[in-house]
Amino acid sequence: MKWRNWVALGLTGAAAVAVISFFPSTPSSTPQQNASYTSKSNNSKSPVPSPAQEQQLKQSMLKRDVIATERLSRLDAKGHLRSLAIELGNMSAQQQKSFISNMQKDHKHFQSIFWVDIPSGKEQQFRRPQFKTTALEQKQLGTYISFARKALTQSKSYESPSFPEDDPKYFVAAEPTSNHKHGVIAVMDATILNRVKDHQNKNLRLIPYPKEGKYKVESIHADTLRDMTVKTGHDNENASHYYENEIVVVFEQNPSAHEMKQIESEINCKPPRRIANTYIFQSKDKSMEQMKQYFTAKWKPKYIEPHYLYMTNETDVLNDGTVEIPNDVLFEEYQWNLPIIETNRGWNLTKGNNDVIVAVVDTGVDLNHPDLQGRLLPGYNAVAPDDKPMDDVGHGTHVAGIISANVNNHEGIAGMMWGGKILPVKALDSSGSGTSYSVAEGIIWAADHGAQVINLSLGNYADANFLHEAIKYAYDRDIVIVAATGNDNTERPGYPAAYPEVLSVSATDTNLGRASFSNYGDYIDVMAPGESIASTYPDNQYAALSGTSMASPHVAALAALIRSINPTLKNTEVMDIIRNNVIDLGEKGRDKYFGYGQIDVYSALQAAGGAGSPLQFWPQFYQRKINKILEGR
Ligand SMILES: [Ca+2]
Ligand SMILES: [Ca+2]
Repeated sequence: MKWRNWVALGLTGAAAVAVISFFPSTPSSTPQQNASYTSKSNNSKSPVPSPAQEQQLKQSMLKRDVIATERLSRLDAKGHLRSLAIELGNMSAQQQKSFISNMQKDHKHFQSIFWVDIPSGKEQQFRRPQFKTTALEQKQLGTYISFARKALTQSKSYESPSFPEDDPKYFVAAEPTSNHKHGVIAVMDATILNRVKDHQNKNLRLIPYPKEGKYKVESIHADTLRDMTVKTGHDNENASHYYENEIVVVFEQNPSAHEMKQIESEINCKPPRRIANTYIFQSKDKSMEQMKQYFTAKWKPKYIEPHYLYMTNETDVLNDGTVEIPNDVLFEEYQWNLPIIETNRGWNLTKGNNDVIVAVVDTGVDLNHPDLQGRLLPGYNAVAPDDKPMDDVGHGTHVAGIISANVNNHEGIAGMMWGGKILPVKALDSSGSGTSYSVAEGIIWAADHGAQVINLSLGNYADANFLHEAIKYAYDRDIVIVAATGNDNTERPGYPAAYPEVLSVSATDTNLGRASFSNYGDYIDVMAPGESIASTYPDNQYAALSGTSMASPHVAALAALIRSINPTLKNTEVMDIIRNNVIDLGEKGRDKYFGYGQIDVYSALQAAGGAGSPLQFWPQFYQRKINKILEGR
């Protein structure tokens, strides 16, 4: 049956249409009273925080996402400015003008660019016509630009803080050319920080806890929430001391054992953690600033910065020479989520195949993002069928990047698949929500248009028959359906994740613990990373977001990798391979906090036929091969 007929049937059959929203992590109001909480935990890695603790954890997580996003943006800007400085050096004034004007068209966050001739102090400014500032902003801008000029005369890079302080809109960055004759200063747009903050809060405009069977929708006043968040974002009491006493250092020459002892005694720390050439020092009594001054003055490090994100020991596997380390700018520093699930090792078995299509039924995808170029199919907009499935929220773009951002292109992040296509389906509107009608329509459209895997980073707590029928429709067409469980730290099942046809995904943190917001329960299948995940964001940007929404696409990508390495497997077999090839966490075996465990890309791909066809699938495998040959006659 074609999906339009099917949808019409479904609509008349549905008593009401439930509102479904995406699942970013939010500093939310606590889940409703009848969600069950328990302070008892059967494992130290699976504590269930109290509602108050959960609130606090979510607030600090939101802050961490904003900080990580700021770092991502700055690292990305730095890379662009460095290559820009080289390119502009080889151009005439006229060529520079048209080059920058083109660049500013699709990189709108480069508000103004100065090309500086250092010896003469002459400058050429290229300003976006839309770039307008208030008098106060202009004044701050003037100050930071003068600092940037000064840094260039000393052949140094420069980065200002984001400003205005209470509502960050800009920062100034500068990079000299290697011959020290020229330099580039840029006024960068920093509104992505507030955008990420709003994004993570948007979920709160809906309370997705309709009373059973009634699909009642309530709403919360958005402004109240925004106030609360802004306050949190600037509330230092919530800042983590863990970060304040740590610093990340890369030395020009690694200290000898004797020198390391000297450092440990001078900053009062234990032997530092080390990942490749990067050391992480944690002092018992020195602040990050004090340590920064100490290292800068005494050891002249190559690189030094606060420890913004956890890095796990798992990163060590990247240094043994047997796995692929992509050159994407943000990979090594921010994508802890890929090595921890053995993605890089898995790439030795398959990097994905362009014949495999993953539908992202979500808020749409930024169709022009440079790190998604060549990976997107035309897709469909179920909210406005005449429009393209362009993302007006950011959520779907982030999800798509985790699965399939271009790998090894010196740009942004690495997706989990080097090959493979994304089918963008917009089923949630600009508020980040949609009806079960639009979501079901999106799922059916995807099923009818070649999707072999569907990712659903969305849901609510109402069991809508209509949505379930759409899920069954896709499932019966041999599609692997993957869904996020939700971020309310509740045992109450969310849908579509809790339908038996769906592989449900909860989130872990960097230490293989359950993310504090992550839903749990007997219906959980597997875990994947979901805290501060770096990925693509609209307008050629990158953001770090937390949520089970970010965990789910890791599993969708794994399903697609499995279908790349062994296209003959049925959806049920793919799901079983994913469930049975995990890192068991928490209580031994399947448990309600971690499901079967955290996905393991390498062992799942091995089981799927990465090292020859797996024994358990031999009979089916050969039968299907024979069938294919017969069909071809
Ligand atoms: Ca990339
Ligand atoms: Ca377990």
